[in-house]
Amino acid sequence: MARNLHVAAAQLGPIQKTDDRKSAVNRLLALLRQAAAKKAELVVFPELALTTFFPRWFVENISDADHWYETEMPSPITAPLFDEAKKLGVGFCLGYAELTPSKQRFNTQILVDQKGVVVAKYRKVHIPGHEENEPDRPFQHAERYYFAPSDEGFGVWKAFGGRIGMMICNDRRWPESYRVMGLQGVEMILCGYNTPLHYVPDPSQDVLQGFHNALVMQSGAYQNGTFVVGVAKGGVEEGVDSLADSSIIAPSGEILAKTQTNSDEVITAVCDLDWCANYKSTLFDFDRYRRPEVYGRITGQRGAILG
Ligand code: CDV
Repeated sequence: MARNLHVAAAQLGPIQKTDDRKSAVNRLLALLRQAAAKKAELVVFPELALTTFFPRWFVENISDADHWYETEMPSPITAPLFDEAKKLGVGFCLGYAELTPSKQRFNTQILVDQKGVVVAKYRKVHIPGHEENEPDRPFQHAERYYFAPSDEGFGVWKAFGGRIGMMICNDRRWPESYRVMGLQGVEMILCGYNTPLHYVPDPSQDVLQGFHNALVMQSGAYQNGTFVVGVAKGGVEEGVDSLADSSIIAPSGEILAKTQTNSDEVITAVCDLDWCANYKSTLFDFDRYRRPEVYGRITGQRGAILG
């Protein structure tokens, strides 16, 4: 019998600087209800889904940015999302900026079950961009100023009848992210993202953003025998155009569903988690074919060492 998990990618259009948390939560609620109406059991929202992508501005004193972060989850403002999820009997995955009691700052994603309980938390490992103000840029991408890279790594949790992993945005470009989860038998990876279309220095490469987004997630899915759900906050946010192209990808690497707009939009797919075993037990039978004894450089060094 199939081990089906009906998953939804709930893409957001832009959230502007003046949009408050309440309006963001109302949009998430609308998406949650649309996904539930389509019979989804798990709804995946993007990275930093409660605010605009604030690392595009620099502030001299980081505490002046505290208002972009959540200090509790749920909070009075986000509680309606948890309550509605429980009422509808759907789980969700939500990205937000986290400020801990010891004033650590993380780019975080949580997994909430169908009873509205947080069952897993992931903090972004690969933090792109820059640490300092770079005023010559058309917009900042100061993620490395606003977020600490997590040392907790990539967990996999037994939830929703399968093994669920999480990663955030830039993590999806690194094969190590998928493989660490693959080595824990992951069956579905949930990934929110904010990807500015004009990030790379050479504007002629902008057109490749969609290709690269699909390339990394389809490869990661196939090479690890897992579903991948990639969910964007797309569209023009504060003058910065960002990639949409949210998608649900099968362990074969095929795209099962993809958004058509760069606005709020829900897509769904019924994912038979048993499909993962077709790849995990044949071509990518790790136990049989992997050669960790010759992969030492992967964890032994960071940059390339030229001989
Ligand atoms: N939010 C991100 O991590 N964005 C990066 C951009 C800056 C390259 C990404 O990998 O899409």
